[in-house]
Amino acid sequence: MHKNTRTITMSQFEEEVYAGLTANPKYLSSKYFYDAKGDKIFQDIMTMPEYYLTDCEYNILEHHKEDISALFSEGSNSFNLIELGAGDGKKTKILLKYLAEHKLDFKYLPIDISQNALDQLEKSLQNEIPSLKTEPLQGTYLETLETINSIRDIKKVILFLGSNVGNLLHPQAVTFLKQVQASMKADDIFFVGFDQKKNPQTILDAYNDEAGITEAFNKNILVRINTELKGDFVTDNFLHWETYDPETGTAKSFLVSKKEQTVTIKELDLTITLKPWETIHTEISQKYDDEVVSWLAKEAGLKIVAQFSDENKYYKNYAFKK
Ligand code: AVI
Repeated sequence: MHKNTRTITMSQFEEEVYAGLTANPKYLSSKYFYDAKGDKIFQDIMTMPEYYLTDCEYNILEHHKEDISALFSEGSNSFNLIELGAGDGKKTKILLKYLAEHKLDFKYLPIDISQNALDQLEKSLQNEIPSLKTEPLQGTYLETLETINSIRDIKKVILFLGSNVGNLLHPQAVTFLKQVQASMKADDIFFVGFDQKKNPQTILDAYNDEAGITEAFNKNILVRINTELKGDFVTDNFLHWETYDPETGTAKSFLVSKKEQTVTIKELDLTITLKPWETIHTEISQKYDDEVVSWLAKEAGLKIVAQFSDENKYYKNYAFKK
């Protein structure tokens, strides 16, 4: 049961929360996990032993930084290094330090939905790599693609690390990759991290840690609704539930209602009732193999020009050109 008598314009967050909580089945977008608290929880996730993705990519960048830097500077020593979803930039700093030490002429443009993450990143870069030219941009990937589009005079290297692409369904990923492709010139490079299919248990463990950090991350979306939209979700009334389908490579996160409950979100003038065991789907984390990445690239008009992997082949970074 719900009602909406609001006539004033809703923000995108409000609109999406309203649409998701009045749909059947219910859903919320994982892009709203990331406020100051969510950013902090995600940083904790990245240091968890179960969350192998960060270590794998860190090791790939560390071991292959020479080859990767050569690839980035091929044909032109000056370029713009644009990072989509830069976060805390921990992994990127490996490349940034290497590129700066080797006196390559580049500017770093980190893009993130979270202004808080960008502020922290900028501060830490000033301390760690004072010579680095940085120009942070706040916004969603799609919003900032327009800005990227306007950078046409100088070579672009676009980074999309952390298997962030995995938070998009395949059709959304194709649309997104196509949009990036459209903004690229022949020499530009798109460098993307794709978490690979592996033992399903390893994947489930990465998204269902014993300490409950991922649970807190998943529930942060309810906390955000409570604080920003005057909701009254009781987070203990929900289970964090993770599934992984080894056939499709899709990991999914849910919040499952432990009992019949009513939730009111004052700012949306909305009251919903959840049945016992009713789900709110919150996130997908897609896992890939070479075949799927090749298919995505083909669909988006991109070609794979290089790939780098860790020794277990848990994770891969692919470089694309158009
Ligand atoms: C940011 N993104 C790639 C993470 C992932 O693995 O899907 C977010 C995350 N969700 C739960 N743990 C980490």
